Amino acid sequence: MLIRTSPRWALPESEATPESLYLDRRALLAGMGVAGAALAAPAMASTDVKQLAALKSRRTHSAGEDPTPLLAVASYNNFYEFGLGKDDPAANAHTLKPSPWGVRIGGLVKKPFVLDVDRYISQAALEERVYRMRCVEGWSMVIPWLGVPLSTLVAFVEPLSSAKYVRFTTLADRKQMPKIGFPTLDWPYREGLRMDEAMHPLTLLTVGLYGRRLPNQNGAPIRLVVPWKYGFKSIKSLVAIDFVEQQPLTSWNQSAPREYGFYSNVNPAVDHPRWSQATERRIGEFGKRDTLPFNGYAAEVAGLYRGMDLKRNF
Ligand SMILES: Nc1nc2c(c(=O)[nH]1)N[C@H]1C(S)=C(S)[C@@H](COP(=O)(O)O)O[C@H]1N2
Ligand SMILES: [Mo]
Repeated sequence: MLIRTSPRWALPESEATPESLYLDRRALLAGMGVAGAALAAPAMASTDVKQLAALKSRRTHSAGEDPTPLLAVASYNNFYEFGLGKDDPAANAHTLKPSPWGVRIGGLVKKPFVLDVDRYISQAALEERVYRMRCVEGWSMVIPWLGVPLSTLVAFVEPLSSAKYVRFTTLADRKQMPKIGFPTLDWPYREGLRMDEAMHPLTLLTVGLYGRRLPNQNGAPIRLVVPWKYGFKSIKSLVAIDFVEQQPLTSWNQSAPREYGFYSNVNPAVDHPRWSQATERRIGEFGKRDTLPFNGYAAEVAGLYRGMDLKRNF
């Protein structure tokens, strides 16, 4: 019989009160059984830079294209919790405190636990993956992410056979997120994937970019990256990952169901009701490029949707 030993970044669910994760950072710390001093932010920052820099050699995916400059990646963002303008997140996200941070992973699983992100970053086998990213608004970037396939985490929690979907939830804290008080979306920001999409090897649980920890405006300290779907599926600053039976409500689908479907696969043949999706502007380039089916990842992911009508399931 195979005996599993827990990695040190895993803490049993019973050691943390789920509510405390959303409501009280001191309770979160206590719940994780971690002394506050051990997680002092400046100390973490310097070790992180070294650890993450060492990972640059472990590049496992290349987009075959030059990455978009870091300056653009970290200053042209969508993160509505910090404002609606593309430059708002870079200007406002300094109020987000990405450390310490816990992600509650539970729902229909055998082994729920709370992920201590700082420990995870220092111990997980991070990979650098250069992925093309395509926003539903028609712009795109090429970003060298650092992360671990979500599937490794899924395997660790042992989902029950009744788990058919995964629901992701962003932090919703008015103190750290100045625009949470505005009803632009139904907060907290939520997203979802079908189980096979979550298990796909391209789906990355991401903690860094360009060899460093995620800038706050890019979804620090931990976010999802799903490169064959429109950018809004790549949910930022995660506090919960839940395995569920029914297709979960997602924030954009809920706010404008005619415009944003559950699947949101990049598809040049299916227009957004108010604009074409056939072309895109790569940030830093003039002119337009053709948008590719599944954002150029069709060879890897088209099989997930065989037999589905992608005009109906947009
Ligand atoms: N919590 C949260 N996640 C989010 C968003 C958001 O507003 N809130 N915007 C999404 C959209 S529309 C895009 S295009 C990408 C942008 O990611 P980037 O700023 O790292 O390029 O984040 C996605 N994740
Ligand atoms: Mo987007």
